Amino acid sequence: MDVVTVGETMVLFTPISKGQLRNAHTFSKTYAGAESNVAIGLSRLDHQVGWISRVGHDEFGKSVLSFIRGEGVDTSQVQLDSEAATGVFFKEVRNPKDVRVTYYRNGSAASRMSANDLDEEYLKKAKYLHLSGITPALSASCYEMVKEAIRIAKKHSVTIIFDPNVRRSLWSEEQARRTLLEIAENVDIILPGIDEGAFLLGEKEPEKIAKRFLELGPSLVVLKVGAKGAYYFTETESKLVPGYLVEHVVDPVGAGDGFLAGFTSGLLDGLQIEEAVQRGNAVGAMVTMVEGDVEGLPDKQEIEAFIKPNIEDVQ
Ligand code: KDG
Repeated sequence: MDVVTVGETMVLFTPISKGQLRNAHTFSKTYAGAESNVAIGLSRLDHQVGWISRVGHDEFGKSVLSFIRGEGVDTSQVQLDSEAATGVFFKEVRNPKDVRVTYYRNGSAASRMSANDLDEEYLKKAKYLHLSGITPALSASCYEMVKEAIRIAKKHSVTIIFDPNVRRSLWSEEQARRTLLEIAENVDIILPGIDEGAFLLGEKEPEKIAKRFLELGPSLVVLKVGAKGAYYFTETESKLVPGYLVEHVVDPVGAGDGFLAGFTSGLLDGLQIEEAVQRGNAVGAMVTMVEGDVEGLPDKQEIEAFIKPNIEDVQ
């Protein structure tokens, strides 16, 4: 297994019409969750990925499961929970710069995950453990599970890659900051957006944010700066890797997950950090060109075709 990830996936309803959700009559039904978005992104780039989760023992849960399984992700660790429902959320695209989400996930099946859902034998075979800051926000037992996943990963030298994914509607600012920093102390690679870095550390400058994170624990900080691309920082190196110009952003949600999938895929393929960040930028950009959180995730041929002409353009 290349990467194991753990987190909630929900059924996503998106109005066919743009504008306020209250005026919507017809919806498309798809599936989304930061961690499974990453898993699907990696699977499309030919990596072996496992997704640990819980879904309700209901029609939505079964459809989430077959969708993710159909994308080539290993779902053998996913539990069907008869006591709670699969989470649902709505995406309101007022315009591409104003996209809002409304969750119906309180007490969902995934929020009932706990440390008991983890199988050490399964986790220890992965090269990377991917965690997002959404999971500890779901419940106390989910946070315990995240801590246990970190413990197991450290014990078996599995590299931990963490996207803070701050979702303010899920918890208080104070709780989010405290918990996400606690996790950050224990991971190897952290990939915050610049606004998340500012929220967590109270710093605005990329260099200061990175320095603080490097002091906390991670040995590699990748700081995403939207369309401008992403910086990476280690103790000895730092660079801004420029992003790709997307003329028509259709839907920005999921770009960060695409970035993480592209970046991790680069590391798995043995690329230098700079090239891995470049692949992350490219996947993130491609995700924004298509409606939906995972629909724009490319396969290997598509990503290579996208990166190549863009490199020639700037030479
Ligand atoms: O990164 C995109 C995710 O935020 C989206 O797919 C849904 O996992 C999700 C969440 O909790 O918002």
